[in-house]
Amino acid sequence: METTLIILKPDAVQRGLMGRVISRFEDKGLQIVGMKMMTISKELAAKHYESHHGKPFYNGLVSFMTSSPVLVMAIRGMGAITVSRKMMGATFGSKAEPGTIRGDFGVSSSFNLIHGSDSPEAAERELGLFFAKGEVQEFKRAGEVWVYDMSGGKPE
Ligand code: IDP
Ligand code: MG
Repeated sequence: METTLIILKPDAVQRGLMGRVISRFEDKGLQIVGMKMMTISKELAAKHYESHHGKPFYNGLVSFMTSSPVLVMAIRGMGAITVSRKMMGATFGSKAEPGTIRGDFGVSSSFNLIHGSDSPEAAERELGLFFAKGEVQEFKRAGEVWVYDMSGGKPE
């Protein structure tokens, strides 16, 4: 099982899209194990986006991400990182396929609604930036046995 960091960016919160985006992750069968609203500080945004430092869009990205509250989620499931990235769609709303979150809800390149970790290493690092120890929950879902085929002893 993987856990990934998802951020519903300021545009998603301001546009009232949180519920619909959360529902997509729940509908998919992924488990939400952490969730909180926060306003990201400049320091935290700089750490989170350190790999983009120096790029032409970096300053705008940090201003955007710190401009208004976001919803931060920890989402767990088999292949949760890749599954979530597929659900998000391509980076630019104008290029993202219909059926994806970015493809269905936006057209902008920078205001693209959602962040998702892109690798297990990034997920671990980013979860550590946004959630303190103990804030990510460990719990068995009652319906888990109908989300995954457990007949072989492990989730399929
Ligand atoms: P990702 O969010 O799909 O992983 P990254 O390339 O990691 O995309 O870029 C991080 C964020 O920076 C994007 O989600 C988007 O908000 C912003 N961004 C990336 N490239 C551009 C650009 O060329 N113009 C404006 N904003 C950009
Ligand atoms: Mg990225």
